[in-house]
Amino acid sequence: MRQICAERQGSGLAIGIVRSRFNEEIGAQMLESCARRLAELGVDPADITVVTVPGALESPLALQKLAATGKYDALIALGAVIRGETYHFEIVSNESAAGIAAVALDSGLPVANGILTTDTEEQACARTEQKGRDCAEAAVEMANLARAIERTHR
Ligand code: INI
Repeated sequence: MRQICAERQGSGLAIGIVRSRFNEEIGAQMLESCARRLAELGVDPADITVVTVPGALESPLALQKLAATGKYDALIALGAVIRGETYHFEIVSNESAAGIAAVALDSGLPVANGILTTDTEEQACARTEQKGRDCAEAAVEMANLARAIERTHR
């Protein structure tokens, strides 16, 4: 049996981050924890590119544009959708998640989905730190996994 393992080693990886500005403070804190974790994993800050978009619904297009450059090993989407009183919450949550997944599958590039979807701002605040870290780890691991799979089947 052959096992393909991916390391959580970030040196040499180019990472693109799309941060939505809706719920600005939460997104900014997520970016901070994500960038800190990427650095801990060995990603050079010079290899990280951050773009911002108005809201989560704009994230997939920005991710698609970054993916199309061919310059990145993995992408990360950060932001927060917080439930209001209308069905718009479901639209933004579901469509942004579907769009992010579509970019990953269409481009073949790993995309970590760090768009929080919560009922309240408190729930979102309680999850920003961990979600930022989780996305950094997922991006690095998946970038290495993609490389390892390609190497193994060359
Ligand atoms: N965008 C978010 O990122 N989070 C939200 O909570 C949110 N709410 O609640 O509406 C939100 N809406 C904006 C949306 O993402 C688009 O920017 C907008 O519809 C313009 O296309």
